[in-house]
Amino acid sequence: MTVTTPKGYTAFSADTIKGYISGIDELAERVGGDQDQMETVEIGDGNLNLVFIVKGPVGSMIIKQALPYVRLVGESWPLPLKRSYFEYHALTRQARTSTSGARVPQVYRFDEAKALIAMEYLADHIILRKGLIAGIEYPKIARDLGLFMAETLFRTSDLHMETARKKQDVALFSDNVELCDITENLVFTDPYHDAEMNSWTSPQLDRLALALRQDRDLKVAVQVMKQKFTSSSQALVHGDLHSGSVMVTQDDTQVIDPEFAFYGPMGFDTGALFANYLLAYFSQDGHAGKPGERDDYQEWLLTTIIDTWQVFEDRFRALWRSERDGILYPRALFEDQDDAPGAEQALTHTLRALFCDTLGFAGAKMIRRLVGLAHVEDMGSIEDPDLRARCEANALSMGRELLVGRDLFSSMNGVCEVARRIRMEGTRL
Ligand code: SR1
Ligand code: MG
Repeated sequence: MTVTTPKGYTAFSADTIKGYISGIDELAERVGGDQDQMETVEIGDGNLNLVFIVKGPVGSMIIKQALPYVRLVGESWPLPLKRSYFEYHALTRQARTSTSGARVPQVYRFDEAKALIAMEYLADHIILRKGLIAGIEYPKIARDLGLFMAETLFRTSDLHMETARKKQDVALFSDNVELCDITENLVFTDPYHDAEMNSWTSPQLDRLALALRQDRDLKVAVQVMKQKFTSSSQALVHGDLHSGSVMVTQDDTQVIDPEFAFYGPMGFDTGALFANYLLAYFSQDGHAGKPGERDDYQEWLLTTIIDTWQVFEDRFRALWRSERDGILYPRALFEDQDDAPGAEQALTHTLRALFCDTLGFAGAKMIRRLVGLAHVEDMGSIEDPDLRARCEANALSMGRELLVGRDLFSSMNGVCEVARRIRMEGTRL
Protein backbone atom coordinates (compact mmCIF):
# COMPACT_ATOMS: atom_id res chain seq x y z
CA MET A 1 0.00 0.00 0.00
CA THR A 2 1.36 3.46 -0.84
CA VAL A 3 0.52 6.23 1.55
CA THR A 4 0.70 9.76 0.26
CA THR A 5 1.48 12.06 3.14
CA PRO A 6 0.09 15.53 2.41
CA LYS A 7 2.60 18.35 2.17
CA GLY A 8 2.81 20.10 5.49
CA TYR A 9 1.90 17.09 7.62
CA THR A 10 3.93 16.39 10.72
CA ALA A 11 2.91 14.24 13.64
CA PHE A 12 2.71 16.47 16.71
CA SER A 13 4.06 15.73 20.17
CA ALA A 14 2.64 16.99 23.46
CA ASP A 15 5.17 19.77 23.17
CA THR A 16 4.84 20.81 19.51
CA ILE A 17 1.03 20.80 19.58
CA LYS A 18 1.22 23.97 21.71
CA GLY A 19 2.81 25.92 18.86
CA TYR A 20 0.12 24.70 16.47
CA ILE A 21 -2.69 25.85 18.75
CA SER A 22 -1.19 29.22 19.50
CA GLY A 23 -0.85 29.81 15.74
CA ILE A 24 -4.59 29.41 15.11
CA ASP A 25 -6.62 32.20 16.61
CA GLU A 26 -9.90 30.35 17.08
CA LEU A 27 -8.14 27.53 18.98
CA ALA A 28 -5.79 29.80 20.90
CA GLU A 29 -8.71 31.93 22.11
CA ARG A 30 -10.59 28.85 23.23
CA VAL A 31 -7.78 27.66 25.55
CA GLY A 32 -6.52 31.14 26.40
CA GLY A 33 -3.09 32.32 27.51
CA ASP A 34 0.17 31.64 25.74
CA GLN A 35 2.11 28.46 25.12
CA ASP A 36 3.77 28.57 28.55
CA GLN A 37 0.37 28.40 30.20
CA MET A 38 -0.84 25.44 28.17
CA GLU A 39 -0.85 21.96 29.65
CA THR A 40 -0.80 19.18 27.08
CA VAL A 41 -0.70 15.42 27.36
CA GLU A 42 -0.94 12.66 24.77
CA ILE A 43 -3.45 10.08 25.95
CA GLY A 44 -4.16 7.99 22.85
CA ASP A 45 -4.63 4.38 23.89
CA GLY A 46 -6.53 3.31 20.78
CA ASN A 47 -5.12 1.36 17.88
CA LEU A 48 -4.59 4.12 15.34
CA ASN A 49 -4.13 7.77 16.36
CA LEU A 50 -2.57 10.43 18.53
CA VAL A 51 -4.92 12.08 21.03
CA PHE A 52 -3.90 15.19 22.99
CA ILE A 53 -5.68 16.88 25.86
CA VAL A 54 -4.96 20.59 25.79
CA LYS A 55 -5.77 22.80 28.76
CA GLY A 56 -5.28 26.53 29.15
CA PRO A 57 -6.40 29.26 31.53
CA VAL A 58 -9.70 29.75 29.65
CA GLY A 59 -10.69 26.34 28.33
CA SER A 60 -9.69 22.94 27.05
CA MET A 61 -9.96 20.73 23.98
CA ILE A 62 -9.00 17.43 22.44
CA ILE A 63 -6.77 17.27 19.40
CA LYS A 64 -7.07 13.96 17.58
CA GLN A 65 -4.44 13.51 14.89
CA ALA A 66 -4.14 10.60 12.47
CA LEU A 67 -0.75 8.93 12.12
CA PRO A 68 0.32 7.69 8.68
CA TYR A 69 0.46 4.14 10.03
CA VAL A 70 -1.41 1.80 12.38
CA ARG A 71 -0.24 2.77 15.86
CA LEU A 72 -0.96 -0.69 17.27
CA VAL A 73 1.38 -2.38 14.77
CA GLY A 74 3.86 0.33 13.80
CA GLU A 75 5.23 1.92 10.65
CA SER A 76 5.30 -1.42 8.84
CA TRP A 77 1.52 -0.99 8.36
CA PRO A 78 0.95 2.31 6.54
CA LEU A 79 -2.51 3.83 6.77
CA PRO A 80 -3.71 6.93 4.91
CA LEU A 81 -4.30 10.11 6.84
CA LYS A 82 -7.59 10.75 5.06
CA ARG A 83 -9.42 8.79 7.76
CA SER A 84 -9.64 12.06 9.71
CA TYR A 85 -11.60 13.51 6.77
CA PHE A 86 -14.19 10.71 7.08
CA GLU A 87 -14.30 11.08 10.83
CA TYR A 88 -14.94 14.80 10.48
CA HIS A 89 -17.73 14.26 7.96
CA ALA A 90 -19.29 11.50 10.06
CA LEU A 91 -19.22 13.70 13.17
CA THR A 92 -21.02 16.51 11.36
CA ARG A 93 -23.70 14.13 10.11
CA GLN A 94 -24.17 12.43 13.48
CA ALA A 95 -24.42 15.84 15.18
CA ARG A 96 -27.29 16.63 12.81
CA THR A 97 -29.11 13.30 12.80
CA SER A 98 -28.82 12.31 16.47
CA THR A 99 -31.30 14.66 18.09
CA SER A 100 -32.63 12.96 21.20
CA GLY A 101 -30.10 10.43 22.50
CA ALA A 102 -26.33 10.26 22.72
CA ARG A 103 -24.50 13.19 21.22
CA VAL A 104 -21.10 13.53 19.54
CA PRO A 105 -18.36 15.93 20.67
CA GLN A 106 -18.56 19.41 19.22
CA VAL A 107 -15.98 19.94 16.46
CA TYR A 108 -13.98 23.17 16.74
CA ARG A 109 -11.77 22.79 13.68
CA PHE A 110 -10.80 20.24 11.03
CA ASP A 111 -7.36 20.62 9.48
CA GLU A 112 -7.13 18.29 6.51
CA ALA A 113 -3.41 18.84 5.80
CA LYS A 114 -2.49 18.07 9.39
CA ALA A 115 -5.10 15.26 9.52
CA LEU A 116 -6.43 16.53 12.82
CA ILE A 117 -9.68 17.40 14.45
CA ALA A 118 -9.90 19.85 17.35
CA MET A 119 -12.97 19.03 19.41
CA GLU A 120 -14.71 19.24 22.74
CA TYR A 121 -12.86 17.71 25.71
CA LEU A 122 -15.28 15.57 27.71
CA ALA A 123 -13.53 16.09 31.02
CA ASP A 124 -16.15 14.42 33.21
CA HIS A 125 -16.69 11.38 30.98
CA ILE A 126 -14.89 8.06 30.96
CA ILE A 127 -14.68 5.43 28.22
CA LEU A 128 -17.67 3.11 28.57
CA ARG A 129 -15.46 0.00 28.34
CA LYS A 130 -13.55 1.13 31.45
CA GLY A 131 -16.83 1.65 33.26
CA LEU A 132 -18.07 -1.81 32.31
CA ILE A 133 -14.83 -3.41 33.50
CA ALA A 134 -15.22 -1.57 36.82
CA GLY A 135 -18.80 -2.83 37.12
CA ILE A 136 -20.47 0.59 36.96
CA GLU A 137 -24.13 0.84 35.93
CA TYR A 138 -25.25 3.66 33.64
CA PRO A 139 -28.96 4.33 33.97
CA LYS A 140 -29.33 6.29 30.72
CA ILE A 141 -27.11 4.28 28.43
CA ALA A 142 -29.77 2.03 26.90
CA ARG A 143 -31.97 4.98 26.06
CA ASP A 144 -29.14 7.17 24.77
CA LEU A 145 -27.51 4.57 22.54
CA GLY A 146 -30.79 3.04 21.36
CA LEU A 147 -31.91 6.48 20.21
CA PHE A 148 -28.52 7.34 18.75
CA MET A 149 -28.46 4.22 16.61
CA ALA A 150 -32.07 4.51 15.46
CA GLU A 151 -31.76 8.17 14.52
CA THR A 152 -28.34 8.14 12.87
CA LEU A 153 -29.12 4.98 10.91
CA PHE A 154 -32.71 5.76 9.88
CA ARG A 155 -31.98 9.34 8.89
CA THR A 156 -29.02 8.43 6.67
CA SER A 157 -30.85 5.57 4.98
CA ASP A 158 -32.95 5.35 1.81
CA LEU A 159 -35.98 5.39 4.11
CA HIS A 160 -35.34 9.08 4.73
CA MET A 161 -32.85 10.46 2.21
CA GLU A 162 -33.67 11.55 -1.30
CA THR A 163 -31.74 9.91 -4.07
CA ALA A 164 -29.21 12.58 -5.15
CA ARG A 165 -28.11 13.46 -1.62
CA LYS A 166 -27.80 9.80 -0.66
CA LYS A 167 -25.71 8.90 -3.72
CA GLN A 168 -23.44 11.92 -3.22
CA ASP A 169 -22.82 10.91 0.35
CA VAL A 170 -22.26 7.25 -0.53
CA ALA A 171 -19.68 8.47 -3.07
CA LEU A 172 -17.93 10.63 -0.48
CA PHE A 173 -17.60 7.85 2.09
CA SER A 174 -16.83 5.14 -0.47
CA ASP A 175 -13.26 6.44 -0.53
CA ASN A 176 -12.76 5.22 3.05
CA VAL A 177 -11.24 2.19 1.38
CA GLU A 178 -8.41 1.28 3.70
CA LEU A 179 -10.49 1.31 6.86
CA CYS A 180 -13.17 -0.84 5.25
CA ASP A 181 -10.38 -3.15 4.11
CA ILE A 182 -9.16 -3.45 7.73
CA THR A 183 -12.63 -4.51 8.83
CA GLU A 184 -13.09 -6.89 5.91
CA ASN A 185 -9.89 -8.68 6.88
CA LEU A 186 -9.81 -8.43 10.66
CA VAL A 187 -13.48 -9.11 11.32
CA PHE A 188 -14.62 -11.37 8.53
CA THR A 189 -11.57 -13.29 7.31
CA ASP A 190 -8.50 -13.49 9.53
CA PRO A 191 -10.02 -15.29 12.54
CA TYR A 192 -10.91 -18.20 10.22
CA HIS A 193 -7.49 -18.94 8.77
CA ASP A 194 -3.87 -18.88 9.78
CA ALA A 195 -3.44 -15.10 9.54
CA GLU A 196 -0.12 -13.73 10.72
CA MET A 197 -1.45 -11.22 13.23
CA ASN A 198 -3.97 -13.51 14.95
CA SER A 199 -3.42 -14.26 18.60
CA TRP A 200 -5.33 -15.83 21.47
CA THR A 201 -4.75 -17.02 25.00
CA SER A 202 -2.47 -19.94 24.30
CA PRO A 203 -2.26 -22.83 24.88
CA GLN A 204 -5.63 -22.76 26.69
CA LEU A 205 -7.65 -21.69 23.63
CA ASP A 206 -5.59 -23.48 20.98
CA ARG A 207 -8.17 -26.18 20.32
CA LEU A 208 -11.08 -23.74 20.00
CA ALA A 209 -9.16 -21.23 17.89
CA LEU A 210 -8.00 -23.89 15.47
CA ALA A 211 -11.48 -25.43 15.33
CA LEU A 212 -12.82 -22.20 13.80
CA ARG A 213 -10.90 -23.00 10.63
CA GLN A 214 -12.66 -26.33 10.22
CA ASP A 215 -16.10 -25.01 11.11
CA ARG A 216 -17.76 -24.92 7.70
CA ASP A 217 -21.13 -23.58 8.89
CA LEU A 218 -19.38 -20.77 10.72
CA LYS A 219 -17.16 -19.87 7.75
CA VAL A 220 -20.15 -19.73 5.43
CA ALA A 221 -22.10 -17.63 7.94
CA VAL A 222 -19.30 -15.12 8.36
CA GLN A 223 -18.93 -14.76 4.60
CA VAL A 224 -22.66 -14.12 4.28
CA MET A 225 -22.22 -11.29 6.79
CA LYS A 226 -19.11 -10.09 4.96
CA GLN A 227 -21.09 -9.83 1.75
CA LYS A 228 -23.61 -7.63 3.50
CA PHE A 229 -20.72 -5.50 4.77
CA THR A 230 -19.14 -5.11 1.33
CA SER A 231 -22.25 -4.66 -0.76
CA SER A 232 -25.01 -3.05 1.26
CA SER A 233 -25.15 0.75 1.53
CA GLN A 234 -28.15 0.91 3.83
CA ALA A 235 -27.04 3.83 5.99
CA LEU A 236 -24.06 5.85 7.20
CA VAL A 237 -22.69 3.56 9.88
CA HIS A 238 -20.26 4.61 12.59
CA GLY A 239 -18.27 1.56 11.59
CA ASP A 240 -16.57 0.83 14.93
CA LEU A 241 -19.28 1.25 17.55
CA HIS A 242 -17.69 -0.70 20.40
CA SER A 243 -17.66 0.29 24.06
CA GLY A 244 -14.34 2.09 23.54
CA SER A 245 -16.12 4.47 21.16
CA VAL A 246 -18.60 5.63 23.79
CA MET A 247 -17.89 8.08 26.62
CA VAL A 248 -20.17 8.27 29.63
CA THR A 249 -21.12 9.93 32.87
CA GLN A 250 -24.12 8.91 34.94
CA ASP A 251 -26.31 11.24 32.94
CA ASP A 252 -24.65 11.83 29.59
CA THR A 253 -23.52 9.65 26.69
CA GLN A 254 -21.27 10.70 23.82
CA VAL A 255 -20.22 8.67 20.81
CA ILE A 256 -16.69 9.26 19.53
CA ASP A 257 -14.23 8.01 16.88
CA PRO A 258 -16.30 7.42 13.71
CA GLU A 259 -13.24 7.17 11.46
CA PHE A 260 -14.44 3.81 10.08
CA ALA A 261 -17.67 5.44 8.88
CA PHE A 262 -19.08 4.46 5.49
CA TYR A 263 -22.43 3.59 3.95
CA GLY A 264 -22.91 0.01 5.05
CA PRO A 265 -25.42 -2.31 6.70
CA MET A 266 -27.27 -0.85 9.68
CA GLY A 267 -26.79 -4.04 11.67
CA PHE A 268 -23.04 -3.50 11.68
CA ASP A 269 -23.40 -0.73 14.29
CA THR A 270 -26.10 -2.36 16.39
CA GLY A 271 -24.19 -5.65 16.23
CA ALA A 272 -20.93 -4.01 17.31
CA LEU A 273 -22.50 -2.52 20.41
CA PHE A 274 -24.21 -5.75 21.49
CA ALA A 275 -21.03 -7.74 20.80
CA ASN A 276 -19.18 -5.51 23.21
CA TYR A 277 -21.87 -5.77 25.89
CA LEU A 278 -21.68 -9.56 25.54
CA LEU A 279 -17.88 -9.52 25.74
CA ALA A 280 -18.26 -7.43 28.89
CA TYR A 281 -20.84 -9.94 30.19
CA PHE A 282 -18.59 -12.99 29.76
CA SER A 283 -15.53 -11.13 31.07
CA GLN A 284 -17.17 -10.26 34.39
CA ASP A 285 -16.41 -13.72 35.79
CA GLY A 286 -12.75 -12.75 35.46
CA HIS A 287 -13.24 -9.50 37.36
CA ALA A 288 -15.31 -10.84 40.26
CA GLY A 289 -13.37 -10.77 43.53
CA LYS A 290 -15.28 -13.90 44.59
CA PRO A 291 -17.67 -16.17 42.65
CA GLY A 292 -21.05 -14.55 42.10
CA GLU A 293 -19.87 -11.07 43.03
CA ARG A 294 -20.69 -9.72 39.57
CA ASP A 295 -23.92 -11.70 39.04
CA ASP A 296 -26.14 -8.67 39.47
CA TYR A 297 -23.96 -6.64 37.18
CA GLN A 298 -24.09 -9.34 34.54
CA GLU A 299 -27.89 -9.22 34.72
CA TRP A 300 -27.71 -5.44 34.35
CA LEU A 301 -25.68 -5.92 31.17
CA LEU A 302 -28.27 -8.31 29.74
CA THR A 303 -31.10 -5.97 30.69
CA THR A 304 -29.21 -3.17 28.99
CA ILE A 305 -29.03 -5.22 25.78
CA ILE A 306 -32.78 -5.89 25.89
CA ASP A 307 -33.62 -2.27 26.74
CA THR A 308 -31.31 -0.85 24.08
CA TRP A 309 -32.92 -2.95 21.39
CA GLN A 310 -36.38 -1.97 22.63
CA VAL A 311 -35.54 1.73 22.54
CA PHE A 312 -33.93 1.30 19.13
CA GLU A 313 -36.95 -0.52 17.75
CA ASP A 314 -39.48 1.94 19.21
CA ARG A 315 -37.63 4.93 17.82
CA PHE A 316 -37.14 3.26 14.44
CA ARG A 317 -40.88 2.54 14.31
CA ALA A 318 -41.69 6.16 15.16
CA LEU A 319 -39.32 7.46 12.48
CA TRP A 320 -40.79 5.04 9.95
CA ARG A 321 -44.20 6.58 10.58
CA SER A 322 -43.12 10.22 10.73
CA GLU A 323 -39.99 10.62 8.57
CA ARG A 324 -40.33 7.94 5.90
CA ASP A 325 -39.96 10.38 3.07
CA GLY A 326 -37.00 8.96 1.14
CA ILE A 327 -36.56 6.50 -1.69
CA LEU A 328 -37.89 3.32 -0.09
CA TYR A 329 -41.41 2.22 0.80
CA PRO A 330 -43.01 5.42 -0.53
CA ARG A 331 -46.29 6.48 1.00
CA ALA A 332 -47.74 6.43 -2.52
CA LEU A 333 -47.77 2.64 -2.28
CA PHE A 334 -49.24 2.40 1.20
CA GLU A 335 -50.79 5.23 3.24
CA ASP A 336 -51.88 7.18 0.12
CA GLN A 337 -53.81 4.12 -1.05
CA ASP A 338 -55.43 3.72 2.33
CA ASP A 339 -53.07 0.85 3.09
CA ALA A 340 -51.38 1.84 6.36
CA PRO A 341 -51.30 -1.85 7.40
CA GLY A 342 -49.13 -2.52 4.34
CA ALA A 343 -46.55 -0.02 5.61
CA GLU A 344 -46.67 -1.68 9.04
CA GLN A 345 -46.09 -5.07 7.45
CA ALA A 346 -43.06 -3.67 5.61
CA LEU A 347 -41.80 -2.18 8.88
CA THR A 348 -42.07 -5.52 10.65
CA HIS A 349 -40.19 -7.17 7.79
CA THR A 350 -37.46 -4.48 7.86
CA LEU A 351 -36.97 -4.76 11.62
CA ARG A 352 -36.83 -8.53 11.49
CA ALA A 353 -34.09 -8.44 8.83
CA LEU A 354 -32.22 -5.84 10.85
CA PHE A 355 -32.49 -7.94 14.02
CA CYS A 356 -31.00 -10.99 12.28
CA ASP A 357 -28.20 -8.89 10.75
CA THR A 358 -27.51 -7.39 14.18
CA LEU A 359 -26.98 -10.84 15.67
CA GLY A 360 -24.83 -12.05 12.78
CA PHE A 361 -22.56 -9.01 12.96
CA ALA A 362 -22.45 -9.24 16.76
CA GLY A 363 -21.19 -12.82 16.51
CA ALA A 364 -18.48 -11.87 14.01
CA LYS A 365 -17.42 -8.90 16.11
CA MET A 366 -17.12 -11.05 19.23
CA ILE A 367 -15.02 -13.75 17.60
CA ARG A 368 -12.56 -11.29 16.05
CA ARG A 369 -11.82 -9.76 19.49
CA LEU A 370 -10.92 -13.19 20.91
CA VAL A 371 -8.72 -14.84 18.29
CA GLY A 372 -7.79 -12.08 15.80
CA LEU A 373 -5.81 -8.83 15.99
CA ALA A 374 -6.82 -6.13 18.52
CA HIS A 375 -8.40 -7.79 21.53
CA VAL A 376 -10.51 -6.02 24.16
CA GLU A 377 -9.38 -4.83 27.57
CA ASP A 378 -12.44 -6.49 29.16
CA MET A 379 -10.69 -9.82 28.59
CA GLY A 380 -7.08 -8.66 28.38
CA SER A 381 -7.14 -7.20 31.88
CA ILE A 382 -7.94 -10.61 33.43
CA GLU A 383 -4.49 -11.55 34.65
CA ASP A 384 -4.92 -15.28 35.33
CA PRO A 385 -4.68 -16.87 31.85
CA ASP A 386 -6.74 -19.93 32.82
CA LEU A 387 -9.56 -17.78 34.11
CA ARG A 388 -9.31 -15.46 31.10
CA ALA A 389 -9.43 -18.41 28.72
CA ARG A 390 -12.63 -19.72 30.38
CA CYS A 391 -14.30 -16.31 29.92
CA GLU A 392 -13.07 -16.07 26.33
CA ALA A 393 -14.19 -19.60 25.50
CA ASN A 394 -17.72 -18.76 26.66
CA ALA A 395 -17.67 -15.61 24.53
CA LEU A 396 -16.47 -17.65 21.54
CA SER A 397 -19.41 -20.05 21.99
CA MET A 398 -21.80 -17.11 22.11
CA GLY A 399 -20.26 -15.60 18.99
CA ARG A 400 -20.79 -18.85 17.11
CA GLU A 401 -24.41 -19.19 18.30
CA LEU A 402 -25.14 -15.67 17.06
CA LEU A 403 -23.43 -16.01 13.71
CA VAL A 404 -24.71 -19.42 12.73
CA GLY A 405 -28.08 -19.15 14.47
CA ARG A 406 -28.87 -15.49 13.73
CA ASP A 407 -32.12 -16.30 11.93
CA LEU A 408 -33.39 -18.61 14.66
CA PHE A 409 -33.69 -16.07 17.49
CA SER A 410 -37.03 -14.39 17.97
CA SER A 411 -36.08 -11.77 20.55
CA MET A 412 -33.25 -10.22 22.56
CA ASN A 413 -34.65 -12.09 25.55
CA GLY A 414 -33.82 -15.30 23.71
CA VAL A 415 -30.28 -14.05 23.05
CA CYS A 416 -29.83 -13.31 26.73
CA GLU A 417 -31.14 -16.75 27.68
CA VAL A 418 -28.46 -18.33 25.51
CA ALA A 419 -25.79 -16.13 27.12
CA ARG A 420 -26.91 -17.25 30.59
CA ARG A 421 -26.92 -20.90 29.55
CA ILE A 422 -23.43 -20.72 28.02
CA ARG A 423 -22.09 -19.05 31.17
CA MET A 424 -23.73 -21.59 33.47
CA GLU A 425 -22.63 -24.64 31.48
CA GLY A 426 -19.17 -23.33 30.68
CA THR A 427 -17.44 -24.04 27.38
CA ARG A 428 -15.10 -27.02 27.24
CA LEU A 429 -11.56 -25.88 26.44
C1 SR1 B 1 -5.57 -2.21 12.90
S1 SR1 B 1 -6.93 -1.45 13.59
C2 SR1 B 1 -7.62 -2.61 14.66
C3 SR1 B 1 -8.96 -2.26 15.12
O1 SR1 B 1 -8.95 -1.04 15.80
C4 SR1 B 1 -10.17 -0.37 15.60
O2 SR1 B 1 -10.80 -0.13 16.82
C5 SR1 B 1 -11.01 -1.24 14.72
O3 SR1 B 1 -11.91 -2.03 15.46
C6 SR1 B 1 -9.99 -2.06 14.04
O4 SR1 B 1 -10.49 -3.27 13.55
MG1 MG C 1 -11.59 3.82 17.33
